[in-house]
Amino acid sequence: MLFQDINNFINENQSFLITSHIEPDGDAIGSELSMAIQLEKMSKRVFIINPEPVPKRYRFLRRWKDIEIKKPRQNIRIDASIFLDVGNTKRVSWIFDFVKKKGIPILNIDHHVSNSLYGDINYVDKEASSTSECIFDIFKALGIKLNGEICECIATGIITDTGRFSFKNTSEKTFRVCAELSCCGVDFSSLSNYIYNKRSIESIRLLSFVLSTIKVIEGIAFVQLTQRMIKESGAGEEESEGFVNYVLAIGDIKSAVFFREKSNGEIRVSLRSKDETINVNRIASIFNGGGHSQAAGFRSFKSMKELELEILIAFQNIETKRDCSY
Ligand SMILES: [Mn+2]
Repeated sequence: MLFQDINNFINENQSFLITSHIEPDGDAIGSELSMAIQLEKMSKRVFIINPEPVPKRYRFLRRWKDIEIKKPRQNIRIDASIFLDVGNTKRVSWIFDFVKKKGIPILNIDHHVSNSLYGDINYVDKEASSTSECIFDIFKALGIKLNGEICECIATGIITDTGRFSFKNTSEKTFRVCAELSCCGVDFSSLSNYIYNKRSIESIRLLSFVLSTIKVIEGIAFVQLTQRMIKESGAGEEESEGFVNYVLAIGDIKSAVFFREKSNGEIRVSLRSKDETINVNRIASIFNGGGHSQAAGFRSFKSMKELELEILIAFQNIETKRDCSY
């Protein structure tokens, strides 16, 4: 039984490495902190190590400073690792190799449809709104009583991964979980305020630059962010999280594509679908990426122009395939 395996995994180990994906979002940070706080309550030693720093918008969570981005010292003992919200081990950068080389077992807790089941124990619930919701379910099944701080971290993950309860992954169960979190004292209004209404003026300026690039081709909206825009706006690179969702406000589009140029020239591509019949996880997987059916992404060193063309073709292909199947 899976919950029993997780229970043993936690009980039999004393020190844990917790990690999550590059470009950490609210679900990554929320699930990590909730797990870490609980393990510490159980007198475990915990190291939270991420490939990239915590975005400013999540630094209202009291424990964010516990998240480190450097390799642990050689002499530190780590018995086990927990990968949270990581569909694919490429998304944790050097950390997967580090863990494998040391022979540290992995507990994989996730909700991505594209999860490659790389763990020694895999808890992958594709129906869950978020990894944070998975954590809630696990704690509940193990009879763990949650404190207010843990509830707040879980709520942060659920709010952000459901787009404030508006995406398809928002289920009846998600609301039931949130009702319980609310009973535990989580103030959803002030939490949303911290997450969404504390942007810097620089990040809004950056948003205006990004939105000015918009073009719509065959029902797909394309927007882009360049290194130059980051410099001119004065915003931090991680402050563009969620920009793609603004584009989805256009009524006449079915999908949105957001290109982000990194300082090494790599392009990170975020794909969003408003149309249930268009599965962007399938598009992302063509380019060796992954995610969810309505939100996915991949990385590439090709130019934005080349990628735009290839993505258009990919969309056409999955649409014709769909037509044929009827
Ligand atoms: Mn997630």
